[in-house]
Amino acid sequence: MREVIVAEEGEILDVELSENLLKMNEELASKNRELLKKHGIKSVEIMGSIGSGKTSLIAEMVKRLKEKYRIGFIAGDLTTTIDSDRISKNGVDVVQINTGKECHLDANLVMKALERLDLEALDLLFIENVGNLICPAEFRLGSEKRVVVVSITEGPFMVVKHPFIFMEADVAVINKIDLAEAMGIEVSKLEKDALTINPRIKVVKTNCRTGGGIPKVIEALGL
Ligand SMILES: Nc1nc2c(ncn2[C@@H]2O[C@H](COP(=O)(O)OP(=O)(O)OP(=O)(O)O)[C@@H](O)[C@H]2O)c(=O)[nH]1
Ligand SMILES: [Mg+2]
Repeated sequence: MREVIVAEEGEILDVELSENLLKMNEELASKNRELLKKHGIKSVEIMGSIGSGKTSLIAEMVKRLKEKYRIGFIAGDLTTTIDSDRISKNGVDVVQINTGKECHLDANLVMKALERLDLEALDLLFIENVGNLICPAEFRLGSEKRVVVVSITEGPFMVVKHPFIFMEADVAVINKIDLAEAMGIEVSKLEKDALTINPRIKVVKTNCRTGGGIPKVIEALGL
């Protein structure tokens, strides 16, 4: 026997709370968007699963873009400063947000982080969300562009199992392609899955350890 229960609207206990929260979040995200626009700052949010390569991707982009732009970085993480320490070594202005138990950033937290940055001194802002392919999708932060990173080591179904985050993103990065053979994964299948979910998404395959594919990510983001 095999049954499937699909949760209907109103059946999930926290649905009303979540609707109000999302509405409030949208309003704050609009304010963040306006503030960044007012200062002429390009902004990119990096979402993706835990360990997929979000910080490595940002580090590689910073390496290539730091002569062109004055770069800021907001790092979301539950408890550590590992990622912000890594990126701050490159002369990037960094604010760490530790969310504690929360599995995603929200627009209010990002607004607080923006207050700590000298926006007059920035041209480009990267925001790394907490590692998660579910919650970050619906909590927009106010960035201009959104990237979702999945890696080969997460298996063949990472894209099809998380359609909403791919619907929300402008660019999908399929990372750790150097491990495709060892994992027995068909990279083109992941690419096809992303394009089926969102025909407008730009898909780029990368190896963030060697920098392979990074110029294409930069191009896809119009940077
Ligand atoms: N083989 C291989 N390893 C990679 C690649 N990109 C990143 N890694 C490794 O994967 C591990 C996790 O990379 P991070 O960049 O920290 O990933 P993350 O998504 O920021 O991780 P969290 O912030 O902890 O969720 C590190 O050991 C990286 O060196 C890649 O393209 N190939
Ligand atoms: Mg990271």
